[in-house]
Amino acid sequence: MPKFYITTPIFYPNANLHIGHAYTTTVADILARYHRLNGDKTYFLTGSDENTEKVVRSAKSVGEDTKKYLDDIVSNFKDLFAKLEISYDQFIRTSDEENHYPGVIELWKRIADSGDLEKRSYSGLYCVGHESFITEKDLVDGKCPDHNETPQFLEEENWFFKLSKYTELIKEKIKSGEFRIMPETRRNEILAQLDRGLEDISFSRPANKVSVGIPVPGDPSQKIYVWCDALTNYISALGFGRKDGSLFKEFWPADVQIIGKDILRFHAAIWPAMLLSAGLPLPKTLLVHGFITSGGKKMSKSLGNVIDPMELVEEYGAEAVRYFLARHISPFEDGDITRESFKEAYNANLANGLGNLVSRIMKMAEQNQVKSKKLKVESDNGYDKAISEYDLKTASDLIWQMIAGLDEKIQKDQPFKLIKTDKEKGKAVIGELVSGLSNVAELLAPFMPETAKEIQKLIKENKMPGKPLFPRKD
Ligand code: ME8
Repeated sequence: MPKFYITTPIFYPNANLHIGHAYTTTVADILARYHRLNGDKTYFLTGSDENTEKVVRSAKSVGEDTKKYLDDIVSNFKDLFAKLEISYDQFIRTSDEENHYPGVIELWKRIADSGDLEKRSYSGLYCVGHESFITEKDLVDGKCPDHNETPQFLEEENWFFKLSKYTELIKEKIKSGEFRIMPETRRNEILAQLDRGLEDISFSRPANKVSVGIPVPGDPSQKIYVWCDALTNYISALGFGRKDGSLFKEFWPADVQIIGKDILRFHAAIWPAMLLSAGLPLPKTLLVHGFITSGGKKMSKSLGNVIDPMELVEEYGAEAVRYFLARHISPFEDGDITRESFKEAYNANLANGLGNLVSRIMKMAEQNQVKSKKLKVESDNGYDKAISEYDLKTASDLIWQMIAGLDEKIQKDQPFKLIKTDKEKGKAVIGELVSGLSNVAELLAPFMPETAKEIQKLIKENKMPGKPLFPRKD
């Protein structure tokens, strides 16, 4: 049985998740569900990135104990994922000493054994927002432009990872397709960075300067640095470094790791270099999606344009949110969402589109007692190919083309009239429509699992829906 291992980034629990985080996780969920339905042995990992100063600062700012603060936010993450029907197999928390720490320690040791860690003294500018050192030329008016904060000047001893050493090897693996980076634009972006060369990076910080983090094996005066710790979650979660490494044996390397474009360098340069140093296989594909803006602007509290996925789920239901993210945001480019564009898409394609079609067809089927004959879904309509290329937009467009085709058929054949003049012919047309609807439900299943189930149930019971599947919103 083929296996399929898919991961999302682990999110910082220093605020609740917004629609961008929900996007990454929903795309991963659709792919995981598709592979499960195909009979692949699937494992879907998500989680939270907790060993960071950011979280400690956020907890302090609201006067809370860090652990309680983390538990509360992580429970909000999980509530959102449950509401959005995210079918993850594991939610890894990097503060989990039993499940996460051993993997980090083992990976560190392997990298050290390869001679790729070296203690150096270092001075530079550190941005807590980025959780990394930044350079003078990144600053605008002395501040980090992404976080609008003045970086701290640090002078300290760090363990350095010899990242530069792996530049050529990573380039080769990307060019040969052994480590595939999608889409092409992101592949080119990282190749250009590799052409400019990679610098060695800090992998630890003095233990007395940070409040959280895993102690460096053999050097308790240092703690393992945020990114080295965080990236390792993708294998620690599978039991790497623990006694029972059976999941690791079964599922690593990942088939696809999904991230946003902001963390490309960490995943396309640092992470593969760590794996190469430790003698571990690289993930097969890194899928790098764009950023979601709202009304053409970066979402920010001060602009008041942050889209809260929980609010959308409460107003429109999870299925509608999943629909919008899959079909109205491309996984390969930046996308946009506003409350208005969401409502418009909902009314046009769910209330008037799919929902209306289900009511019309099933009303005719119930009234005329027409059972569906199962027609085979045309296997080459491009749906599977689109999903195998992670193009969920094209795959869902194809479903909506089928929906439009069924609408046209009703228009053209007018079965509601035909049934009065030629009962047999009328029934045959309705039967074909029901079969078409059943095909739609089948392809919808990874995208909108509950709707697909509901349609299949209506077809089985030969009933029209008691109430519209997607009531119109004004
Ligand atoms: O970077 N549009 O966590 P994070 C689309 N903990 N996606 C978005 C987005 C937007 N506007 N904003 C965020 C971290 N994302 C680290 C990761 S992994 C080992 C460690 C999504 O909470 C996107 O997937 O800042 C992005 O890469 C991720 O959230 C960043 O989440």
